[in-house]
Amino acid sequence: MIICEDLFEIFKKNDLTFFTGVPDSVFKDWMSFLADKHNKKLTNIIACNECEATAIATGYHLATGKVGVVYMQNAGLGKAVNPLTSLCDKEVYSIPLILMIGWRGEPGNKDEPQHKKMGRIMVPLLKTLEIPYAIMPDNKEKVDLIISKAKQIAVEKNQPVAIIIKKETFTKYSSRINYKQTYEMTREEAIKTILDSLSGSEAIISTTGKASRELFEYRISKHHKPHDFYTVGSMGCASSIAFGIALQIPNRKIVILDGDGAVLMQLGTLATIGHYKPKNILHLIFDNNSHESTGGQPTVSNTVDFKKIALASGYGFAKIVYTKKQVITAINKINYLKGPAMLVIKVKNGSRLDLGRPTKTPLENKTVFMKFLEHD
Ligand SMILES: Cc1ncc(C[n+]2csc(CCOP(=O)(O)OP(=O)(O)O)c2C)c(N)n1
Repeated sequence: MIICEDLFEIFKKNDLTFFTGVPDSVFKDWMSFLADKHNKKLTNIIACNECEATAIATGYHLATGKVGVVYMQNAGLGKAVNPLTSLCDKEVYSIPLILMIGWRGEPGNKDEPQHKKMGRIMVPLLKTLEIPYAIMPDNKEKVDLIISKAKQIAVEKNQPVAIIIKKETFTKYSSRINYKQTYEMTREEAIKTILDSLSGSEAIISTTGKASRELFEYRISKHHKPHDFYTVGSMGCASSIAFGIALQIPNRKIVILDGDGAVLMQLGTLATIGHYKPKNILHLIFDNNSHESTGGQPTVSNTVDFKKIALASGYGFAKIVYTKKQVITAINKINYLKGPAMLVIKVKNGSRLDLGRPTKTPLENKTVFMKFLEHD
């Protein structure tokens, strides 16, 4: 396994000290290391999505002539395909970059359904993109060689080069930064409070990561049919799925359980929902200022006012709430006639260690959800 400090020394030796990207649980220790060292030994820009990160590293190269490192889960490679082909590619601006890609869904390793396809096609996709790649070895000497080589190819050929990171490549690194907030509720407590406050007929669309897992577990514990739509992949898309449904079934209340990281990833969705103003949408954002599901790395939500953005985009109502009591009161008072409504629920960063995963397949989930939508 690789020690994060050792890896950084190798990067530094190769003059690679600019990092940007979106976290992945595969390299959560490396992410904690980057966050701790930001501004001291290196720059680490937490981007909202992988397309953006690729463009930020391009800007870094244009300004300095140096090579930036873009980290992402392979789910994010899809988002980066556009700038990789139309910005960084040799046939366009020919930008040298190092991509660090976390390999979820590696064939032969058990993983969740949403990772299977990308896990299988990632290497062929890199080949199709004509991006040279190597797998990060698990010992220091070999890592040294791979990174020097990747940098050399990136510079000589003026193009992106990928380094694939398998699970359990890094040794544990505990962050020295304390990300714990003092809010009253955890996300899970907020989800339970919301479910207990709704009428039961609302269609719920939940976001990628632990929010969906907590919602599913609560349904099972209450002996409810898990009839929500659990957006297991496609981070940031829960609200767009909800919007698509809301337009077609205007007499049905549609509730979105979202995360701050997910909303930031697809912030334009707020503009779309605000513009078209479906009155039946209640958009709930659990703002823990982190990507809690991938290890608690910070998002930039602490400097973002979702309430103001929603109102300025055309939502009819938006409020920030901090306590269980405020959540219950706000949900009971939502006036759907005003247009799409948003509650930003400030929650603590953290989750249960024994949290399970949906036991139904996505296809089973879809069938149950569509049946549920048919009934008023
Ligand atoms: C395109 C893409 N990039 C990265 C990921 C990895 N990922 C899964 S959940 C998650 C964090 C979500 O953060 P947030 O929406 O704030 O919810 P929280 O986990 O804090 O509840 C990330 C980064 C992903 N699934 N898809």
